[in-house]
Amino acid sequence: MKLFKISPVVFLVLALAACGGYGSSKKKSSEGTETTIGGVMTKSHGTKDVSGETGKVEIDMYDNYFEPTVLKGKPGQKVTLELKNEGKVTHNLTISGQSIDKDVTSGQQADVDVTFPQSGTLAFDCKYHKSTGMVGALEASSY
Ligand SMILES: [Cu+2]
Repeated sequence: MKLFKISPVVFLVLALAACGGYGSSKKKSSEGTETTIGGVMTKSHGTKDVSGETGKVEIDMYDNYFEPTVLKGKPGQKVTLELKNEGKVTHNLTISGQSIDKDVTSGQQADVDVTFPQSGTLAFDCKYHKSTGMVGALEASSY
């Protein structure tokens, strides 16, 4: 009968330990690091290598950041970004050099075709929340 009393406690401890493990393994390595994109200081919400991607590449929009924040691709690579607004307000993706200025209202999604730069990084931003750090970048891989 003693064993019966102990086992629920043991179960609870194991469950808590499992929760902690799940949370930390899900976190991306570059997440939370401060970075400056296009002269705007922001907190990174991840970097994703899409150089092997042939389909659509998803970027989630939150209040107020892009996830992932930085996409890495081949120089000159063309990709279709699937913008998903998971936030409560309207967000936007602007790349001035590529005539891209796309609004996405809350809960909606939109596709935009973008081209990676030949070298270095190309900044993009949400024109409504750029001042609060809602920026991201397309980064050309150097190999
Ligand atoms: Cu925004």
